[in-house]
Amino acid sequence: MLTSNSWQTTGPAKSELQVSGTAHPAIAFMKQDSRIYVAGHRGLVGSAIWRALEARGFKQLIGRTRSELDLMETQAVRKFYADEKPEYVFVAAAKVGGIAANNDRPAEFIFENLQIQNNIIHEAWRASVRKLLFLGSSCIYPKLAPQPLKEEYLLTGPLEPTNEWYAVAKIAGLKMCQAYRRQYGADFISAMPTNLYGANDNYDLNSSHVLPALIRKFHEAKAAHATSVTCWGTGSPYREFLHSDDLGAACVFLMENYSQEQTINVGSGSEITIRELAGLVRKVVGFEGEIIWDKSKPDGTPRKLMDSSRLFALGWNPKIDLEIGICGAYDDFRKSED
Ligand code: GFB
Repeated sequence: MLTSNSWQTTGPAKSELQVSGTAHPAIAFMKQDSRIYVAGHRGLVGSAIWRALEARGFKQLIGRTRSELDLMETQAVRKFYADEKPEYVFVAAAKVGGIAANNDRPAEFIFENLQIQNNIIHEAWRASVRKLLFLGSSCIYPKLAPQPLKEEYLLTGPLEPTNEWYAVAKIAGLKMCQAYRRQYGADFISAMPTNLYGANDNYDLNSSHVLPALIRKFHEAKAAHATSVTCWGTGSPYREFLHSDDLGAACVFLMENYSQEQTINVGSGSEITIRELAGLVRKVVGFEGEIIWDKSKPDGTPRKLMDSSRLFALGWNPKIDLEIGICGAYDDFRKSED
């Protein structure tokens, strides 16, 4: 039987868990030479965190590609922590996808996300990591929760069915951070970003989110002199978009300024309908044809605007305007096509 004492044999020594004589550590400040691991450093979110850390002068950044480290393999993750000894960890590695991928591959989304986050979080605790930031998603909130979404609405109602598998895994991740904080005094925090876009996005039409999908669709339609582009659903759902570089900056800010059990929302504060978004992307790309709405495709949740007032009150604010951000994302897409 596993007792609380038996955990001590595999986790860090008790003295290492206590800072200033309390079970809960004080905010740990990253130094310029701190060893910082960004899990998922090549993806949309991880690459943005990496850029934000580099811009702030942090010198010992650690990243591993999927072929170098399989985050699904517990022993490999354990060995990585033992060899590299990271002091700070950003958990930006996850299996992610748009509405269709989430809906079509529920088993992959729940299993892979649980496995990856269990390994990164538990092994971080075993390796006495000073601080860890886990990233979730706005889809963890109930489908019909009041708007804007406050952190305390978590687990107050049923989830959006198209992404409940991913959401359940992400809820487990944030609960795991809370549990390790409560039981072991680990300084593990979690943040919930809204819908994201930016450099290094996934532009595959079957698995991508709406914004990169629209960039590809309008770009290809323009190149082919097509007369129309087909978008999914009714176009009536609202979504809030945040540029990945804003999220990267917010993650570094939270690592340095936030140490509470409650998760914290990271959004831009403004929302737009999918129909308006399609018009904006069409304008940026310069496509002049018609937009057709395929109502056989799911709309997903009608609205998910985050209430990010707790983060804004701490002194952080987003900087990248949506239209300017889409212009940058379109440049990134064209580079990825070269
Ligand atoms: O970005 P998206 O796939 O994800 O879709 P969610 C947002 C909205 O855009 C939906 C519509 O109403 C889609 O029907 N849409 C229109 C399109 N045209 C397209 C298109 O060509 N491709 C795509 N993908 N959508 C995901 C969740 O939800 O968002 C995840 O499934 C995660 O769990 C992620 O939370 C951030 O915002 O609906």
